[in-house]
Amino acid sequence: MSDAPYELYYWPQIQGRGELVRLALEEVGVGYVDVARQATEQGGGIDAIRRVLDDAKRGRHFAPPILVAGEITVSQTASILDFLATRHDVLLPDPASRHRALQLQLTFADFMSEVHDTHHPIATSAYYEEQKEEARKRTAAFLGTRLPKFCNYFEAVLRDNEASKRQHLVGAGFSYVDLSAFQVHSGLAYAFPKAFEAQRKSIPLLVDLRDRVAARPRVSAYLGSTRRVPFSEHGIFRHYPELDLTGGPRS
Ligand SMILES: N[C@@H](CCC(=O)N[C@@H](CS)C(=O)NCC(=O)O)C(=O)O
Repeated sequence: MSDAPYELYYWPQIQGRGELVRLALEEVGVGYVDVARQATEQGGGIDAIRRVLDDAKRGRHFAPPILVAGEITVSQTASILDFLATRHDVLLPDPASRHRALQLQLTFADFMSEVHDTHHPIATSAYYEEQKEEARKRTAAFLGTRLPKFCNYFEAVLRDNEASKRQHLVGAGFSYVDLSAFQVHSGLAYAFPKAFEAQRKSIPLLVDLRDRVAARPRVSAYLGSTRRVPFSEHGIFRHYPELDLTGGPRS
């Protein structure tokens, strides 16, 4: 048994949405168990996720990531981050920014869902190979209009945030939303290197934010550790060369 204050339940082999929670826990520097990455004999594996999803006493949760903090169980990524931010000032030093942070975080959730749908436009339960033609069309539309719309939106949020000297998305300083900006823009560069390169020149503040977040001591140590699951063609950000730049970017 671990005496770490948090247990994270998330798919063990992918970054996915759980990565936004892992990054937050790593930045706080608090102890946590990434339960499904533990051996089955130690109560880990994906059966652990099923147990917590099916546990009526925990309130029933629809999908991972799920965070357990003693008696409290929270799901929905944005809700987990909001919960952690109420407990750890480093994730959101200014409580007055709470709703702004949540609003931006939910916009990142929308963005990530659209990235997911580029390779799974028809059915999450079917393989990419079974929906390649639809994926090609969906990705063309995503790269042509939605990627620039989301990226230019977050760039404008940064540009407008004079309180942080255009360095952070929320309030005067660092917050968990910056961690999500790092993850999403790293993922986009992995999945769509050509499209991201074409987009890059119109989002200099976001690219700078991504690089500054990666250099934060705890984030940097995490990224260099085996706790960081690599990007792959099983997660949300997948690199299929045939999809990259199918539509051509419009800024
Ligand atoms: N809105 C939820 C989405 C959760 C979600 O879609 N989780 C994925 C993994 S990233 C999953 O396992 N979904 C299973 C399902 O929807 O049946 C969140 O942001 O946490």
